[in-house]
Amino acid sequence: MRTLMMSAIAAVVLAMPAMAEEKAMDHGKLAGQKMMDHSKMDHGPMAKPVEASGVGVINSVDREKGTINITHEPMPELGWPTMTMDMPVTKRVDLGAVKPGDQVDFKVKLGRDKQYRVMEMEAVK
Ligand SMILES: [Cu+2]
Repeated sequence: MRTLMMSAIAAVVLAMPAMAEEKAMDHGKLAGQKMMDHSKMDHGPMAKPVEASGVGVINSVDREKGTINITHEPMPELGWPTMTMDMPVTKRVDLGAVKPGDQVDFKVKLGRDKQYRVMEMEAVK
């Protein structure tokens, strides 16, 4: 009798972490889908645009070179997945206003050299 109860309790305890994990995963999927839908709503599946906007987290700032390293969320307009990349910024962007760890909204623009540069960037409050 005692052994039976112990194993019943063990089964419940073992099942609980699995359930919690499943819930967390579902939540993440839902949030991701919502973002994708939002992007599709704003922009049609056209050729790569000259300008695009995104959100990301700053990893590092190089004020001398005028570049940032950013991990950005997918940018469907450009066909870019989530990635970590170095990106040059234009002179309009004040690199003194952001620091590593900041979450930012940013806008990129395609230059004549076919490279995207950050033309606007603002820390999300
Ligand atoms: Cu990128």
